[in-house]
This record gives sequence, C-alpha cells and structure tokens, in this order.
Amino acid sequence: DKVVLKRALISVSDKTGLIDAARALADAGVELVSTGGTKAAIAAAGIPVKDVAELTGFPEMMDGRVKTLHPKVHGGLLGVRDAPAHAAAMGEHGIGAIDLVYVNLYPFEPTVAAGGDYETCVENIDIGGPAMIRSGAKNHGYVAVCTDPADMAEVLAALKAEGGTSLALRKTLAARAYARTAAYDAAISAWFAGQLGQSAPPRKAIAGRLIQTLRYGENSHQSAAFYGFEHRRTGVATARQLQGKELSYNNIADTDAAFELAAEFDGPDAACVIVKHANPCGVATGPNLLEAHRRALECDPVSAFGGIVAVNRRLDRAAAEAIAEVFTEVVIAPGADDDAVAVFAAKKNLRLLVTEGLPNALDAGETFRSVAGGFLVQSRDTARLTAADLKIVTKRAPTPQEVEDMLFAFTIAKHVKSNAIVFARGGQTLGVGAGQMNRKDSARIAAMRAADFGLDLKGSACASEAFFPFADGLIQAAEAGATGVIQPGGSIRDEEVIAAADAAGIAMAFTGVRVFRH
Ligand code: 93A
Repeated sequence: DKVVLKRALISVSDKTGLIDAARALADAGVELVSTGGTKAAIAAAGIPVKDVAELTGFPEMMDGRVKTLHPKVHGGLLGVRDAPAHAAAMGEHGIGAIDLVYVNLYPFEPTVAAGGDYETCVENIDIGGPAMIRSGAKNHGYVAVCTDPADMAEVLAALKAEGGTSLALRKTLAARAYARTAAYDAAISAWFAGQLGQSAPPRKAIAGRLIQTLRYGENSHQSAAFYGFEHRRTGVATARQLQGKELSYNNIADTDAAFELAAEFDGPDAACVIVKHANPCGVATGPNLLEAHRRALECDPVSAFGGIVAVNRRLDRAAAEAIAEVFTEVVIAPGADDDAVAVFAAKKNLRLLVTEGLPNALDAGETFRSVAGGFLVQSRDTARLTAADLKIVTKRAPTPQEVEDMLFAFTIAKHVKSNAIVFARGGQTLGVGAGQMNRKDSARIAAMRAADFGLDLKGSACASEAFFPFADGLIQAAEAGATGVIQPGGSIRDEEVIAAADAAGIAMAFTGVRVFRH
C-alpha cells in the first residue's frame, strides 16, 4: 500500500515552512506544481517548480477565484490508479497523477478575527483549496493530503524512513483533512449567521482534534476520548503531563474545574484551589503557594483527600512538598520549578500537569453540554465584579475588608455547582455548600462543614450565586456568623430579605449578576 511520491501540488496561503518542505520534496525527486504566489516563492528559492497553469492550459483568472478548479488537477487527484477505466481516462486526457497535495486555505478565520469588511471576508472564502483537500482525501488510497506543516513533517519523515506514504498515514491525513474543511465551512457559516444577526452555530464542536483516547468515561462501562479545539485556550487541553498515571475522564473534568477557578486569581497573590467532584472544597490566597495551600486545605481536609490541586503561579518546592503530603490525584500549575517536579517523582501515580502560563479567565469562548439528541452551547461565564459593581442595599455598609471577602466568596460561588453558598474570610473559604436542590440546605451544609473543621464563621462573608428567594437562607447565614452577604438580588421578596439582613446587622451587597453553574 506504499505510494512513492512522483508529483506534488502545493498551494498555500500561509507560506511558513514552505521552502523547507518544497526543498525536501524536490531533493527526494518529487516534481512540484504550484499556484501563482506559492510557485513564485518556491522558484525564488531556486527550487524547480511548475506553474499549475502549465498543467491546466488555463491561466489563473477572476482574481484567482479559478486557478486549480480543472480536470487536469482533480482528475490527477481523484483518478483510481488501479481502475482500468480511470487509468484509460487519465491516459486519454493527458491527466498526470498527483500523489501529494499540500494546501492551506485562504485565511478566512484570521480575516474575520481581524475585523475584515464584508467583501474582504467573502473574497477570503477558499473554494479551490478545500476542493483539492477533499479530492485528495477521498482518494487516500493513492494520495496524501497535508493541511499544515506538522502533516508535511510526517510525510517527509515517512519519505525518509520508508520511501513513500503508507495507507495508514494517508488515512490519518484524510481524517484530519476533512476535520479541517468541516471547521473551515463551519467558520464561514458562523460568520454568515453573524452577518444576519443570528447566533453562530457551534463551529468549535466540529473542529475538535483528538488529544487522546481515554481508558473509559465517567464510569468504566463507558468509552471516552478527549478532544481539543483547533485554537486552544490555555488550560487542561494544552497542558503537558510531566509524570503520573494516564489521566482519566473524571480527572480531566475536575482538573479543568480547578484550573479555571485558579485562573480567576490573576492578581499579585498566590492562590490554591482544591477540587473534588468538580466542586472546590477549599480555596485560598496567600503570600506564597505554601501558605495558600495550607489555608485551602484547612477548609475541608476530608474532601481534599484524592482531590485535584490547581495553583495560579509557578509551582515551587515548598508548596510541592506540602501538596505531596496529601493524597492528590492531579496537580496543575502554570509552570513548575525543577525541584518542585522532583518532589513528586516518588509519587508515581500523581499526575503533574503544567501549562505555558495561566489561562485568561476573561477569554471569550464557549461551553458545551450534551442533551438527548443534541447539545447546548453558551458563551463562557466571564462575569467578574469589582467593588464598584456592588449595590449596597442594607442600612449598614460593609467595611473594605468585608467587601473584599464578599468579592472573593462570590468568585468562588461562580465555580460551585448550584445551589452554591460560600463562606469566606481573609482570602480563605471557610465553608462551601454545593449542588443542593434548595439554597437553605446549601447554607446549612456550608456552615456544618465549617463547624466540622473548627472554623469560626464569625465576621465572614457569605456569597450566594443566585438570589435568596426567601429570608430563611439569609437568616441561616447570619446565625452561622456571617456579617456580610453578597448575592445577585432580584427576588420578588428582596424587601423581606433586606429587612432580615437589617435586623441581623448584616451588610448586604447586590451584584445584579447571577452566576449559576448547574
Ligand atoms: O480562489 S480559489 O478558491 N480558487 C482556486 O481555484 C484555488 N486554488 C487554490 N483559491 C484557490 N486556491 C488557494 O490559493 C489555496 O487554497 C491557497 O490558499 C491559495 C494559494 O495561492 P497562491 O499560491 O497564489 O499564494
């Protein structure tokens, strides 16, 4: 099934790495055929190359809209070499086989991203490029299709090692090729939808690239895989695993939850997040990671067992040693010192992940959730509040420290499954109530946890990610010791809730923003 390369068609808008690839092919005795700009670039480097116009007998025309859309090109890509009728047609019409296409497309997505006007965007819709990619990929029995420099590198390596492309490689390339054209068309469709004032279809769902197949899903009888988007936000999908067992489905989901919350802390303080079953069980800031971890762990050392730890800055040795003392499934950090990495070497099962820097919590992007027969898409929750966003609704105004605690607690609540109640003080969570069907129970659980671990809630801030529908949840928070409450407001019983807060001497702020996470 090996195909020896005799002729390659190269047509690339992004000419990065072009000359090296063209030279390697030419040196291997491959005849090169190219479109105008690509041909000029290759020829300028002194590498022999034929103009596609020579092949087709037609000049590029209509501002380049028609350059490779010709039977001499598509016949050369689509002809089944071993089918007698195809071979006869190729012979009769003088169609030469093309064994490799290397195409990257008109930069439609970057043009849209750069705010190109309507006409410019339309002109950047590539037609001939995707057609060649799809033709070559369909005929993967004979043709290798490359759509980026990494694909080309694989082909060149195969050429060197085996003298040609294997069927397995060509199939792999075909799968990637169709993912690329699907993503490209989806981007065009999304842009048109935007022009029409409609919401964009979830193109990124189609643009996924396999990162790794997983041993199983949420449970061992479910199969699973991990996909990344074409353009990946920094996070678990861009992380490098430095050591430990293979990540599981639940590890990846929990690590994401932990790191996304850690990313909220992009200020000067060190921050540490401990997540268990997708919810933070302890979060704290501190002058360094060691202290932040100690305080995060203090919130709920029981749940932290077997948890995921995420930090917001380069992991140092002191923090690594403290983390290693607790049974931890995954540690993720935006970088790690060598001596911190060395600490984990003895913990063979602990997975250590590092990224190139902290994710940007304010990045645009989408989140997905499957439902029977389809999926839901929404933009990421990038809500971020400052003191100026708060509306104080009680007689007593919060102290600056209370405001800080409120904002901290509300940031955590944004990352806690609803109903979410978070008690915090001095940059440390003291009690987290998550995932209950009513807010009162969440408040009760949060207070109970604090009591279990000997944490005093007196003078704490209590955050609720959605409004208190009745005064009971707030009264419970006050009885537990909270003196500051932060919540969106907007209940028809707000007056009742405010009156209860006033009666308890509580300072309460309305955010006007709800941060459900279901
Ligand atoms: O305008 S097109 O859709 N019409 C074509 O026939 C065609 N053939 C290749 N665009 C076409 N291409 C694209 O031209 C390729 O996909 C590639 O992105 C670009 C390379 O042009 P040049 O070699 O002139 O820089």
